[in-house]
Amino acid sequence: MSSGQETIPQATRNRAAELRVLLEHHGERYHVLDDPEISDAEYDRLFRELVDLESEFPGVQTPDSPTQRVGGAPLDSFTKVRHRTQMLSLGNAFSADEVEAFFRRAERGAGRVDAYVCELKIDGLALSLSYRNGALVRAATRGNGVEGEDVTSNVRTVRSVPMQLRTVSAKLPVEFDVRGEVYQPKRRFAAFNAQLEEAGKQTYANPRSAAAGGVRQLDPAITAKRGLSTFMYQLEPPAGARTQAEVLDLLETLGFTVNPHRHVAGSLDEVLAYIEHWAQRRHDLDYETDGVVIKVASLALQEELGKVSRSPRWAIAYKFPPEEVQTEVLDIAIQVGRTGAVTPVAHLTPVLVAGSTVRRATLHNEDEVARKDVRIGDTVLLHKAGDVIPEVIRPVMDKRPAGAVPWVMPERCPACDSGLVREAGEVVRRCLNPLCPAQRRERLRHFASRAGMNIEGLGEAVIDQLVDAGFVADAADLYHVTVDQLLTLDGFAQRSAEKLQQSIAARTSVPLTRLINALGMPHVGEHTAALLAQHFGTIDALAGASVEELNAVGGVGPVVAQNVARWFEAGEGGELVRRLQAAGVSAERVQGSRDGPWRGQSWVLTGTLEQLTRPEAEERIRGLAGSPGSSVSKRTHTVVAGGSPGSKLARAEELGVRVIDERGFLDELAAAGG
Ligand code: 3BA
Repeated sequence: MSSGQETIPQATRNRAAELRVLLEHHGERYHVLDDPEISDAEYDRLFRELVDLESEFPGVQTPDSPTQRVGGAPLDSFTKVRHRTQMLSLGNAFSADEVEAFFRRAERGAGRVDAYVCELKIDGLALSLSYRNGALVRAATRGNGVEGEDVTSNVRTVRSVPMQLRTVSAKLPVEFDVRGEVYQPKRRFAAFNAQLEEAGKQTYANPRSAAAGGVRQLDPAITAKRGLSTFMYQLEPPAGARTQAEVLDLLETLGFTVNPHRHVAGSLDEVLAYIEHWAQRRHDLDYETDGVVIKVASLALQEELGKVSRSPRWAIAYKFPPEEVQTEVLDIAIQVGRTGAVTPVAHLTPVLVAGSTVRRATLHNEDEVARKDVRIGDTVLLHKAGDVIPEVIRPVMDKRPAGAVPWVMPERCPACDSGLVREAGEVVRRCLNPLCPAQRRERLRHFASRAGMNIEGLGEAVIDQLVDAGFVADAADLYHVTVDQLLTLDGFAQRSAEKLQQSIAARTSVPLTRLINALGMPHVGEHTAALLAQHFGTIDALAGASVEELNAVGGVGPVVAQNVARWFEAGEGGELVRRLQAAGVSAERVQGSRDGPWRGQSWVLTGTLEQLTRPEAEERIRGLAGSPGSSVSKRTHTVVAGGSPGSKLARAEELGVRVIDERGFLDELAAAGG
């Protein structure tokens, strides 16, 4: 990484300075004052953002940066672990000629090679899982191939990773490693990025970095929410398997997820045909694949071929050409989200990329537009981030029309003309007018959506029609829409109108979590909605909660608490809930409600649990009305210390907080009826 001369954007300098101040402040709240204002996870996020900025722009690093402090817990909390055997890296081929050259080298070294195994190259993060006596004992990232980071507690939350193997082959040694990729499915990636964008946060560039971010979390509960999955392809030692195809079969038998697409090929032409097949079809998969890995099938021949430096001579990765196209920016419009976040969006001459036609691409925020210097009239290079999200890479300077001017963010909301405000620490500007028609429309869409009330047949187009016709202004109005009104809209006949009215009426009684999420309070997504529902049990209890009470809910920080309280107080929120209730909407009380033996108790988990995953343990605590906490303070009821507990244990001992081990925890859960 070069240093010194790089040009550092002013926005980056400002953000780094801001992060240093924030981390200093929150570090002191935690360590010195024992009164944290933000969760460990939030602290971790800020810390990592600074680490990332400093590694990209070494010039912004200062000697007093919180990242330079020894013992500044977060980064150290991933212990380094040595892999039992080195994790190699793959050589690349970018053309048929290079694949052919690989074939020639392999056959020169091994004599005749009669079979090659082709696998899809998953664009994920390489992972090594260690098992002892059939139980997962460790998970590590690849790191530099010799040493990786211990991410065991996080990987335990990934559902496709077996904790305990169903079958154990007689030929398996007591200890062995299974290697493969952990990835975030494309759909999850798209939804997750949309959520980050709405919250005014930095988005991930691709599912690979989202998976890496998900695995390298201090709080396994966060990893659990990322919906990560795995495909495994290597067994070390191979336990009697004679070919790579047998390895894949054995892994499957043992209970690992193995990619269903593979092909045993006997010739170069067959391999090239397989590559061509997936080059056409790869966009239909729900995970990103950036090539095909070709491996000499026979493990004996692999052994014979060996490696050069860190790459096996028996395998190569063919990389698909990046899909970049050129198109023109017809306009840069701004779009208003349900919480008022304003996003510049490029309207493009329609163009085919990565399997579908693209007409628009988000430009994220004003800093991004300025950084890329995208202008109306520009021809731009376009690709799909993570194979799903259309993204402008950069303008093609040679094609910039004379007279194109830098784009500036409007000062006022295009829908309601109120001033747009950018709050400290956010990259987005927001329209703060709760009556803004664009926000209303987005809130309605969110309310009716799958993640919200899930009203069948009430898609965006119908909502637009209802709003335009003046029949509906907010969610409560939906329940008063008549068949006669629907009949006046385009595309409705008696039957379809009746059907829609019925499907709206059918969604009056829903689980509380769903209702809270559907209301669309700022900063409240599905996860926070679940925490609030568990804690308060009814919408009225939630509506009546003070900022302090909200803040006391495990997993809810001060920013969320304030936003929720403010939402109910502001006429709009409280009034909407009353009108929904009057229209017959009610929430099913959440089971394991706020009354239970552990009510008011904060339980903090640290280290690795053997019998339960972290989310399971938290669920059990909530089931008894306790609240799982993320940091230890004098108010913590009990700390549960699992294997290799971290600084939280030391903290508990310092403060004299009660500590029990996993066995004790299970006993107390059972005794309390959880
Ligand atoms: N096969 C990645 N390495 C892979 C075992 C070898 C290998 C990969 C692969 C070295 C994929 C390098 C990191 C590594 C385990 C070392 C695959 C994929 N095979 N299908 C030949 O799908 N991305 N990556 N992983 N050891």
